[in-house]
Amino acid sequence: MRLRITYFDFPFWRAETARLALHLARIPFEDRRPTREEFRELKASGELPYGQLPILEVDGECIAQTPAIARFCGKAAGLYPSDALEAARVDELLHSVEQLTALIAPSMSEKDPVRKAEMRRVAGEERLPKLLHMLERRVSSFGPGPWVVGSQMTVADIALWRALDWLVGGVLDGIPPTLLDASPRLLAAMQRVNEIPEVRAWMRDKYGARS
Ligand SMILES: N[C@@H](CCC(=O)N[C@@H](CS)C(=O)NCC(=O)O)C(=O)O
Repeated sequence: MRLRITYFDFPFWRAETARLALHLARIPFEDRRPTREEFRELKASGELPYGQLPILEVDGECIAQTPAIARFCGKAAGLYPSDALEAARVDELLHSVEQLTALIAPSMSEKDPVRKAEMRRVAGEERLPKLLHMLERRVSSFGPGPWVVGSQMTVADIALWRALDWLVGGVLDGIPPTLLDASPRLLAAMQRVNEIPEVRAWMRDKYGARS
């Protein structure tokens, strides 16, 4: 099976979940990371089913939409449960990460600095704390951990880890780095992924992250 993942050169959850799942399982794939200019060309070529990234190509067949890509790579890598209930919980969390992303995404393209700051304030002070509170309760109800679903790591752990790290990692102006302080279960889940030596090596080699 020939696999190629196309996404920008940063560790956002949309592609990193799939990239890392394949990497951890030692499944070879082409890791295509277009520049903005190359992305515009790709978009103009009609190669992207929804005009966006990431895409995954499997023997030349294109798969789009982040959760579908994460599921496909998770299944290939043994990081997606075979139990139907656990699988549904993984799906639920992937969609929750999508919901979390959607609370920030509109402010990323806002050009007016005053409007942008207000959007971030509403997200940081009202919407995100509410969603994170629900996520914390939900994940706690799934079990004691450390993995978010079941007794093994899944793509939901990788997706949450990348999305939450993005959220509180200091790259989003106006979003308080203390946002996760009331979410010990989510913090523990992030830490568990961070502790995996192959994950640390990947972050160091690809992005120069300190390990
Ligand atoms: N629904 C899509 C959303 C993908 C998306 O928002 N991709 C962004 C990058 S994170 C993108 O391609 N933005 C460029 C554009 O829309 O022109 C998915 O689940 O993958």
